Amino acid sequence: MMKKVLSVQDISCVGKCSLTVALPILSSVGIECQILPTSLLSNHTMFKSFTFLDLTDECQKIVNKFQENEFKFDCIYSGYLGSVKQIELMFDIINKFKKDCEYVVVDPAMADDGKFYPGFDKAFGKKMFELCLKADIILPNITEACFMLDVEYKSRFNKEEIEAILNKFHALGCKNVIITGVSFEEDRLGYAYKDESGHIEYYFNELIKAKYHGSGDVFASSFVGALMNKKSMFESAKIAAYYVCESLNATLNDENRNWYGLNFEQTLPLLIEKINK
Ligand code: PXL
Repeated sequence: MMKKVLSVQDISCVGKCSLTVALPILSSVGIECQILPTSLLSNHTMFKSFTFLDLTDECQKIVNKFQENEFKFDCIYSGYLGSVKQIELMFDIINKFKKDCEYVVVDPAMADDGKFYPGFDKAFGKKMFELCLKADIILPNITEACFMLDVEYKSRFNKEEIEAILNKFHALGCKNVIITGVSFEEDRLGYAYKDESGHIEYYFNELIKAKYHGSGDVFASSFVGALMNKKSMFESAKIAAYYVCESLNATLNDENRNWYGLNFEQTLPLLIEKINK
């Protein structure tokens, strides 16, 4: 039977992030992506203006109906959540559906480069950390990790500092943690990994000097796709990092590229090939 993922995040009509990334990526790797659109935006929040329709009340009704219909999910995966109320909705989803599900994956998408995205603050970060405590796997970038743990953000951390951050997550009760955007050398970028057993590993690729919005969503979605195809957590993160790099390269090679998102569609065949290996 095909694996089913419930993806809980917004629909941004334009901008290539959240559900418009999760759906094509999960479908491409043979995973059924069921959705809970928590809000509807004209475009993501890095454009100069945007509309934001909060769908939390409708989502609560939808979740109740999911339960009434006895739906089961192999994985619950949340990304960008637009308000504290939406994080609370995730608590309810976990309470209702976790017992039949292999993994709860939380990407605490709320900040990057030392700054919160528009509309988010410390209080939101605290609530997001509470959600991370209920997850099996969390995928913060280094900024989100710092904000949730009250560690001062810097553009570069050494290995001891990263291990201290991983250990702090672990000590506070986060099971499996993958921190993205970690770099110990000028020209290498990757992730730091710590699993439930306490095992720490790193993986680095050549640094591509470009930042595109939605890269974190491409990473998280392909990670979930690999994981649902029975890859290990570490291997899934490696596949996701590879796919983000290839998508970045495809974007940079496109002279008519858009600034707002990755050309991840062009590199889906590479992801499929890697996952099917
Ligand atoms: O990629 C994360 C993301 C998702 N959804 C919305 C966003 C962002 C990042 O800014 O604005 C609406």
